[in-house]
Amino acid sequence: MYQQQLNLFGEQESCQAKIVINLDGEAIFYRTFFTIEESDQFFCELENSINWRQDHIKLYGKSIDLPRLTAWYGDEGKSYIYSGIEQHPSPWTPTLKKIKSRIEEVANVKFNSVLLNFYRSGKDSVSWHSDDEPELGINPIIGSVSFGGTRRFCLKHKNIPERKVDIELPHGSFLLMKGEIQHHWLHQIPKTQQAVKPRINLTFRIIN
Ligand SMILES: O=C(O)CCC(=O)C(=O)O
Ligand SMILES: [Mn+2]
Repeated sequence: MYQQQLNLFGEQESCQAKIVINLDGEAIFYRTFFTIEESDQFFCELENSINWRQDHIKLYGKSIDLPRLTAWYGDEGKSYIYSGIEQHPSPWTPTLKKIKSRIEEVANVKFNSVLLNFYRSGKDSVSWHSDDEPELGINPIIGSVSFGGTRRFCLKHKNIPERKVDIELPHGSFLLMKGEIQHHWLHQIPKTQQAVKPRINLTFRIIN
């Protein structure tokens, strides 16, 4: 099925699909999924209209700020526990609906929620984890869209340390993760010392 998608997009400059993982799970990367103009507009709309929150985690009894801002949107009733925090979704905005329907065309699924992350600078990050919460089902399908500064997305296999994949996720890119990837791989966005523009990432999900 993905081979078919590759053949479809293989000749096109834009929207080129590349399989970055096809062992113990699948990751398909569309480097230029949205045009620069659309991506600029989406970044601006999301930066200004999303209800960004500073969440905290408890570590050794202390409350620590998450190193990024987050927001949770989706169908009513699809609440979700993330980093030990129960997230109640806000209703879809027109911008989120537009982005969602574009990625649904290629993912061939309907997403019912999205977790948004705002990385204000290179100091913001997300540490190693898998998107394997039980409410995402056995083999979660995650549609990850990025706008703003390019950041490095690192994947590493849980049992085979030398199996690692790093992908630079630029403005307007789309990464689709599916199959068993969340069972066998971890991912992170590391901090960076380099000057990077703010970045917004949206991970569309299906909550059962
Ligand atoms: O910012 C990203 O590209 C990844 C975010 C992520 O892994 C998550 O929110 O679960
Ligand atoms: Mn994740």
